[in-house]
Amino acid sequence: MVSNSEIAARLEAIEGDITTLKVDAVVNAANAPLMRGGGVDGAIRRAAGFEIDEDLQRIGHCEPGTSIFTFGYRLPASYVIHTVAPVWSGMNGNAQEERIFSACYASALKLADENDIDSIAFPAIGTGAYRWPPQLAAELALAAVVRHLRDGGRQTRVIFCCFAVVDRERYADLISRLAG
Ligand code: AR6
Repeated sequence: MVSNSEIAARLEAIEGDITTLKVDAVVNAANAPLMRGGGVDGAIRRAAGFEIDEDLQRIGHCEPGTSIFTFGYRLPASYVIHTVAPVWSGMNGNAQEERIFSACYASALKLADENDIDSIAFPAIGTGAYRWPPQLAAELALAAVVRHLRDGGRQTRVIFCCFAVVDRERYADLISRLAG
């Protein structure tokens, strides 16, 4: 049984641009038709180069809560795992949409395990154009990552890469509470 403090030691919250991180994989917050978007998706595609657009056009679709895999091309990260959050309904306590949101993290980490990815960085999926409240999103994200690592997930380093310092503090606080 992996203890909470062992899990917390594998987690990290940083403020920064996910496209600069030298990790095995970065996660992208995409849309279901895998069309080029703004936000983190636009930043990742710009930095990776045209090959990633071609790959995503060929793949063509990603259901909310599921994930797909491409190379990172010109990114410092070797791979990109693309996942799609549901658009937030605007109502708290919607178990079905929270389940799909959590599945973004679970499915990305499952793909990471299958591809021997030890270090992975997540942006705050769903909290931009898809309007998820940042605190709820962070709590669901952390819970899903902890479940994965507790169930034997191989990652030694999971980074929550935040664009704003307040989001970094939110994750840092959740991680320190987990460590106890
Ligand atoms: N590094 C880290 N975080 C970033 C970066 C970056 N370079 N750029 C933005 N963020 P969003 P969503 C943060 O809108 O809500 C896209 O157009 C940003 O501040 O990118 O899942 C897709 O194509 C926010 O906290 O993703 C979809 O159509 C977080 O990343 C749709 O938007 C997520 O914001 C997906 O919306």
